[in-house]
Amino acid sequence: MKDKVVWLKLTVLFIVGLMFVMLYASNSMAAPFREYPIGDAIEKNKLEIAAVWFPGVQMEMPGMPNMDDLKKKKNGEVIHFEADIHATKGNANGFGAGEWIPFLSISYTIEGSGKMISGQLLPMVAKDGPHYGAQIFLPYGNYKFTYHITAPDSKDLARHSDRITGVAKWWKPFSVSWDLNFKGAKK
Ligand SMILES: [Cu+2]
Repeated sequence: MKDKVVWLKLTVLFIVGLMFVMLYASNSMAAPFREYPIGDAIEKNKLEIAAVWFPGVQMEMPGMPNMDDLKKKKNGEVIHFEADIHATKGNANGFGAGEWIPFLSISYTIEGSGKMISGQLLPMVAKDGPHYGAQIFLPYGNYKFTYHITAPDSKDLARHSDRITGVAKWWKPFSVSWDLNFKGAKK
């Protein structure tokens, strides 16, 4: 009887150990996720605007380009790029430090290597939170990335404007730019 209990304990221990080993192996085999900065974060109008890119991901999005078609193109890569826009301390528009700003309208231009790519960054959400982004094929080369940022329209996000509860008027539309030497993801 005692032997049976010992064997049972050993078997359970073995199975638990095996599960740990399998978990560790599956984690270390998964491709590491890496984000690449497009440039340093810029602070303007009590907002921090960070721009990053990483290899294209699967998405549910209207007008989303077909990934298989994009991947057939040569001398470039499919990239997902983002504008991460959060309030900084002392934001006068009613947002606490670190809070995401919804209902922004953001268009982008990517100029360089004899090309001019433009479009709209759309609001989206991922494990790291809500942000604005787009997914395109970008040939390797030197580019100037520009985001044109417009404040929320009052029909999307109304503003308290009275003296007691009100917040500051929205800032005028503005642009931020970075230079990127795009060589693709390091493999
Ligand atoms: Cu995204």
